[in-house]
Amino acid sequence: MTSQNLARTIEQAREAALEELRGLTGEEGLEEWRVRYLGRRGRLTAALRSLGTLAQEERRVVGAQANQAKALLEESLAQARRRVRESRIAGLAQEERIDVTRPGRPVAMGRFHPLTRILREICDAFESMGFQVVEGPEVEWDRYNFEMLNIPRDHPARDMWNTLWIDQEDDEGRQSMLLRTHTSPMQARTMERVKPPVRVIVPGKCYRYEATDATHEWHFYQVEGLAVDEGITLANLKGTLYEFARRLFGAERKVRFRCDYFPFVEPGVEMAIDCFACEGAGCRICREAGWIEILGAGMVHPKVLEGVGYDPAVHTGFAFGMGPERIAMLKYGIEDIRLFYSNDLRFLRQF
Ligand code: FA5
Repeated sequence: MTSQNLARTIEQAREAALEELRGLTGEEGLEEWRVRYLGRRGRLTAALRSLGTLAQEERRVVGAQANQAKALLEESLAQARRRVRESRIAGLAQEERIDVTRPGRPVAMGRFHPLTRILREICDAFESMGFQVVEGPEVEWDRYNFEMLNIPRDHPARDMWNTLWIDQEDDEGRQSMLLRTHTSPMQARTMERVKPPVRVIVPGKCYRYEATDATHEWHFYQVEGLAVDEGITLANLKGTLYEFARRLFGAERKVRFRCDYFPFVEPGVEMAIDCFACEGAGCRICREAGWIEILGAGMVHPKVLEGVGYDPAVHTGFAFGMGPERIAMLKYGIEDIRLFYSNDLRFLRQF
C-alpha cells in the first residue's frame, strides 16, 4: 500500500469511527465500537500494522498521523463512556425520585383475635393468683378424658359429652382414642406427673359431636383450673372464682353458686355472676334472669385423687372449667358464637 493510500485509509477509519460514536448511547455498543476500531483486529490497528511496509520517511509522517488518530479515538471513547454513564445515572435518579411531600401509605395494623384476648385475660387473672399455665393434647385417650375422671365405660354420664371418636381400638376391640371433649383430662395428666401442691390453669381446644347454633360450636375453647393441696376447701374455690369474676367483669360483681353434677367433683357447682349489663334487674343479655352462668366447678372427687395416687385423706382440691367463647360473648356483647370462626374482617376489626 502506498503512503497516500494508507493515510487515506487512516483518515476514513477515523472519520467513520467518530461519526458512529456520536450515535451510540449504550455501554454494550461502545464496547463493540472499541473492538471494531481499536481492538487487535480493528480497522485502525490494521492500518498501523501496515506502516512497516512504508519507507522510513513516509513511515514517520503517516505513523504520526496514525498515532494521533488512535489517541483521538481513545479520548473520544472515554468521553462517550462518561456521557453514557451520566445519562444512565440521571435516568435512575428520575425513576427513583421520592416526593417527600406526598402523604404516606396507611400501614395495615394486625390485632389479636377476640378469643386470644379473652384467653389472655383469663390466664392473666389466674396467673396473678399463683396458677401456672399448662397445655395438653387435643387427641386424647378414653382413659384420661373419661375413666380417670370417674366416668367408667358404659356409664350414662358419658352422654353429657357427645364424643368424636378416632379409629383406634384397644385389646378388647373397643374405641379408645378421641378428640377431647373438655380440658378436664389435664387434671389427671397433671396430677400423675407432679406431687401436691398443684395450681394449674389449662387453656385449650375441645371438640364435640354437636349441631352448631348461636351458642354451640362443634369445636371451642375451654379453660380448666385445678388446685390441690392439704386443707383446700369449698371456701377456697369460692374465693378464687369470686376474685376471677371481679377481675374480668368488674369489681362490683356478685357471684352465685348452685348445685350441679359432674362425675369428677363432689360436691359439684355451677357459678353465675349477676348481670353486668342490668345489675341483676333482668335484660336481653341475661335473658331476664338477672344472673349469667359462666362455669362448672367443684371439689375434686376422692376417686379421681386415688386414681392418680394421691391420698384423699391428706389432699383435697377444687377444679373448674369454663368456655371462653361464652365469656367473650358476654363481655363484648357478641350474639353468635359462630362469628369467632367465620374469619369475617368486619367482625374482627371491631376488637
Ligand atoms: C365440662 O366440660 C366440665 N369439664 C367442666 C368442669 C371442669 C366441671 C372441672 C367441674 C370441674 P360443660 O360440658 O358444662 O362442663 O362445659 C363447660 C363449658 O364449656 C360450658 O359452660 C360452655 O361455656 C363451654 N361449652 C360446652 N359445650 C360447648 C359448645 N358446644 N360450644 C361452645 N362452648 C361450649
